[in-house]
Amino acid sequence: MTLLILMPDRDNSDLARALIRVDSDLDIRIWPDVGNKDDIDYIIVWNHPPGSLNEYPNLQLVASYGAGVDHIFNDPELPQQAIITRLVDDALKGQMSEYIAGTILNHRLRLTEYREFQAAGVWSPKEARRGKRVCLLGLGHIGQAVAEYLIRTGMTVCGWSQSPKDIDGVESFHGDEALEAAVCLADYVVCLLPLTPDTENILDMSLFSKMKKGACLINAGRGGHLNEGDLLDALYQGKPDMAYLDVFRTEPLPDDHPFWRHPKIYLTPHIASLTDLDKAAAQLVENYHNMKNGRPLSNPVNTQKGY
Ligand code: NDP
Ligand code: OXD
Repeated sequence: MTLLILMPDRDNSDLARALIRVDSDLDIRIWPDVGNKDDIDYIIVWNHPPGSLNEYPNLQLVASYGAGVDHIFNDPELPQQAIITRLVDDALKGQMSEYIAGTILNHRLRLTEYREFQAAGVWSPKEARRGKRVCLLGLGHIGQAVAEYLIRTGMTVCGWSQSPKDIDGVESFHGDEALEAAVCLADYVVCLLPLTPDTENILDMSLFSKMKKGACLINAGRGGHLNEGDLLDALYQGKPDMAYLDVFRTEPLPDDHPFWRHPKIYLTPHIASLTDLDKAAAQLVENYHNMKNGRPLSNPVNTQKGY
């Protein structure tokens, strides 16, 4: 049994070493040095070339090297026989919780504004913003962890998901009809959804028009959730008042993109929650053994739902 790391455009030697630290008997190949393709039954992927997974006749398991799987479902020619899994871990949840809480606190306390005042030599004390209601679009593994964290920091949290939820302290909405009710009172609308055909462009003018004047948008889901032209128009109209973006349709964000220098957009380079090498390696090897021993796999993806 052989495991292939198929993640173009990055140095995968650290991951290979981390996998070996967990199980020194592993036979690991790093794409494009694949050797005999018949040997490969397990592939770890991030942005693989579409169609390429069909080159491995004995492939059983495709593992996303992250929480999201949109990069896998982008491929219209996925092998039918392979099971898809993804990462779910406390490190991803913890980092995202800190990123969202930090972004909200930064906005509430006007910290970036003061940095700009400092640069201009301006002394200008202002009251902190008062809004404390956060709407989380997506109440999955990450969304629920973020909800718990925000509640502990004194925020009022509501959330929106596909199926009904019963989470302590979280007012829960579900289904398309409830989206307006979920976002309309929020001071912060935070996207933590997976990118699927149903959620693509969900952050559009229709949603912005339902937001409260002065509310903030935070997108840490995927760039494909956001209609970029609508955001530029909506910011001009003041709903949302500010946008904090971690993910983009094209990454890295092209040099000439209007988001770079927009006064109401703050961006980070897809770092809200980074895959932790050792935690990921432990999970990936565990699933390798699950597969080998015919045990159920951890964190399988529902291919019908696409997440
Ligand atoms: P989960 O699959 O655990 O949760 C997804 C949530 O979205 C669920 O609550 C689900 O509803 C909800 N959802 C999906 N489709 C719809 C829909 N059509 N309408 C309403 N709700 C919907 O995913 P995770 O929490 O693990 O991760 C979420 C996403 O976060 C990832 O897919 C990735 O895109 C992003 N991410 C970004 C990172 C970054 O650094 N910026 C890092 C890690 C992840 P239900 O519960 O009813 O199924
Ligand atoms: C992920 C990500 O999906 O890094 O894990 O975005």
